[in-house]
Amino acid sequence: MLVTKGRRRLREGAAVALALALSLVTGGLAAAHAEEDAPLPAQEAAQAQQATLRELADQRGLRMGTAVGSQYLNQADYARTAATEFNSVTHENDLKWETVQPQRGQFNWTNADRIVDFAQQNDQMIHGHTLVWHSQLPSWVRDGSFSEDQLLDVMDTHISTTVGRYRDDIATWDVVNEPIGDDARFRDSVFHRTLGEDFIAEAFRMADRADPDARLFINDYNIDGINAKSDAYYELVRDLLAQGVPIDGIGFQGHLIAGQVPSSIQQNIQRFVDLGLEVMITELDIRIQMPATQQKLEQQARDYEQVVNACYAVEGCSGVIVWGVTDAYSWVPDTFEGQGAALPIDGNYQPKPSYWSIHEALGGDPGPGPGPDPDPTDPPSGECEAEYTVTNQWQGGFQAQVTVTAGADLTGWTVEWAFGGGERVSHAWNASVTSSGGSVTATDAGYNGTLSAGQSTSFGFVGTSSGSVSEPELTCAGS
Ligand code: 9MR
Repeated sequence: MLVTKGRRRLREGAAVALALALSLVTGGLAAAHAEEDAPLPAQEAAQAQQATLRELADQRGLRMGTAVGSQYLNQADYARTAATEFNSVTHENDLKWETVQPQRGQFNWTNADRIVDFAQQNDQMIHGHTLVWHSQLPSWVRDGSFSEDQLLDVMDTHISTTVGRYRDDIATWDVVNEPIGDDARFRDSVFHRTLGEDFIAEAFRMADRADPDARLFINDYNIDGINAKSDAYYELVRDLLAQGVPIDGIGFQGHLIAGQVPSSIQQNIQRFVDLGLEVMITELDIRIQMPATQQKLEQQARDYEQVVNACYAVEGCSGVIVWGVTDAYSWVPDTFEGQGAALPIDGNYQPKPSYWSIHEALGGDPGPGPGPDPDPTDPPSGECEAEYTVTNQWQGGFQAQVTVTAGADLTGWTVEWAFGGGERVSHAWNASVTSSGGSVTATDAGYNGTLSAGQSTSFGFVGTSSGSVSEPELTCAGS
C-alpha cells in the first residue's frame, strides 16, 4: 500500500456534536426544532426524544453527509435540517468548474463560500465536489483546443486556486469525477483527448501540491457493486497507487434504484479498502417509480439499510453522503421521468422509512417502521427481547442484524446465543462481542445501553460460515 499521507479522519469539531438539539419523531424533522420549547407530557416527551442521524454518526466517528444547494439555505426548514441531521456537506453544484471559473481567470466564489460559511457555522465537514469533470465544464475549457502543456496549465490554475482557497476548510476532495464510462473504458473528454489517461495522475498531483493534507478521491456512479466498470476502477487505482500517485480514496456515488441494490456492494467496498484506500458513499439516493406507496418506501428503507450497513461493516469505509436534504429539491425527478422520492427525508421534511432504517443502522431507534413494533405501551414481557435477522449472505460469509427491544427501563443489555452450523462472528458494530467457539455474548456499546421500556436498538456483524447459515435462539438480559 502506497498511501503516504497522514490520514485525516473526521474533523474534531464535527465529531463532537453531541450537544445538538434533539428532534421529535412525530412532528417531522425541521418542525421538531421549531417546537423544541413547547411543553409535552412527560411520557410523550421521553418517547419523542430521538438522536438525530448526525448525533448517531458522530458517536460512531462516521460521516453522514448531504449535498446542499446555496439557493435553499435561506429557507429555515432546509437549513435547520441540513445542520441538525448531517455532519458533512457537499456543494451539489456550487463548486463545479462552470460556477467557480466561468471565464478563464475569472473566479466567482459567492455561492461556494455561502456553503463553506454555513458548514463552519454548524461545525460540519465539507467534502469538496469536484475539480476535474467532463460535465458542468465551461465551454472555454471544453472547446478550448489547448496543447498538452496549455491544458495542464489550465488544470493546475483551476485546481491550485480552488484547493488552495479552501485549504483550511475542505479536508476531502473529489479530484477527478467520472473518468470511466459504463463501457468500462476511459470516457471521452477534453482532458482524455488531450492528455490521455495521465490527466488523472496529473490532477491528483496538482491537488496534493495545493493541499498536502487533503484526502483526495476519485468518484463515479455504477461502481457500487462488482462489475466491469468497478473492475476498471480497481485496475486504475491499483496502477495509480503503484506509481505513487497521491490518491487516498474512492467515492461510490450510489445513485441507485429501489429493489436493485447490488448484492456485492460490501465485498466491493472491501476490495478497495484492501488496496489501502478510504471508501465513501458520496451521493446516495435510491429512486422509486412514482407514486411512492408504503410498500415501495419500505423496500427503499431496506435498500438504504443494505447500503449503509455495507459501509459500516467495513473498517475503512468512512461514511455516507446522501444527495440532497429533501425530496423537494432532488435532481431525480428532473432527470428520470416518473421517478422520485429518492431521499430519506420527504418534501415536507418528514422522516421516511429509509430515514429510520439509517437511524437504526447507526444504533438508534428503528422508528415507527419497518422493523419491530416500537410501541412503548406493548413492551416485551421480560427485561428485553432480541430478534435476529440475516440481512445478507454469500459464499463463506453472511451479515446479520440483531434488534434488542427493552421490556423495562434498562441501563445495559446482554444478548447471548450459540451458532448451530459452525458460523463465527468476525466483525461487529454497535455492540461489544466476544465468542468462545460458537457461543457468542454481545453487550451494549455504551451509548446504546440505556433504553426505556419498549425502545429498541440494533447491532450487526459480519460472520463466516462453512455451510448453512441458521437463525439461532437468542437470550436477552438487561441491567
Ligand atoms: O445534482 C446535480 C444536479 O443538480 C445537476 O443538474 C447535475 C448536472 O450534471 O449534477 C448533479 O449532480 C451530479 C454530481 O455532480 C456528479 N454525479 C452525478 C450527480 C447527479 O447527476
